[in-house]
Amino acid sequence: MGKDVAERVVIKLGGGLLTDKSSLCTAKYEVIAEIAIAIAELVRRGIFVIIVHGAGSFGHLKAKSWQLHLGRNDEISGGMELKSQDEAISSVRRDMDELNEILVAELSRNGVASTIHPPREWVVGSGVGFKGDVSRFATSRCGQVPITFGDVVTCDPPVDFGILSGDDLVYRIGTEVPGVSRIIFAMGDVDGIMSGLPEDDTSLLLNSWRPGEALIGEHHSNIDVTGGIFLKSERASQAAANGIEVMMIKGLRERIIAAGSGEDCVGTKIFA
Ligand code: IP8
Repeated sequence: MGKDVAERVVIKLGGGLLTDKSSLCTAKYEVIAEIAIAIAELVRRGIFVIIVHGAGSFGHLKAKSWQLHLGRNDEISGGMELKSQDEAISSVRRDMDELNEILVAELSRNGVASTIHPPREWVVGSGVGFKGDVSRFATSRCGQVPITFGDVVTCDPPVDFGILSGDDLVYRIGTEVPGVSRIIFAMGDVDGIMSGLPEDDTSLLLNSWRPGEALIGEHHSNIDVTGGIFLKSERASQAAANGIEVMMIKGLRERIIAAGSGEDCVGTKIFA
């Protein structure tokens, strides 16, 4: 893409980056402040940024307790001071709005205006084949950053509702919005895809990854209702198959700026 042509970049801010995943509705304010500075710098460089964020502890814990990812089941009683799945849906949506507002406020403090597109308003169905028109993300003003996030969405009966992951949104936006040249998955705590478990000192960062190569990761299925690193990697390589440059990085300010600008950056480049 020529230097004078605006570049569109989709940045996925992982729930584990923005929140403390083990503690209900706990945002990492200092991290979000750093991310907002990075996004502001990308906008200043003339890059059209689209943000998709995950849920972390603002989504997965209640959704898991009330089995919202499995759809309507009147037998479920998930506690957490809620009486029904319908109450849990409203509660998770409110929590997601709260996390979104923290990010939006921080962006605004850094001079970045955003438009918010909660999937509950424009999506039907969960998974990568959801029904919904992503053309709303094809903004024509660089300073206006569209934001969406993982959410509880309506599904066709008898399921009625489900959880749409931000990783599925990233794939659809990345491949269907014209002009997206890069997708960046910014994660907490890891530099990218590692050769072993992140907490293992002998694990090394893999500079590249393609499907079929070993993928060692933990899926905290006791916490997460979506697919964790496995879903992320699958969607990432599917996007790469569409000719999009895809990187997984640790969500530090300088790395988001570098990767978002297409410069060399510590992380894992994903191939198809
Ligand atoms: O964290 C999950 O989105 P993700 C959304 O992007 C909810 O997979 C509400 C749990």
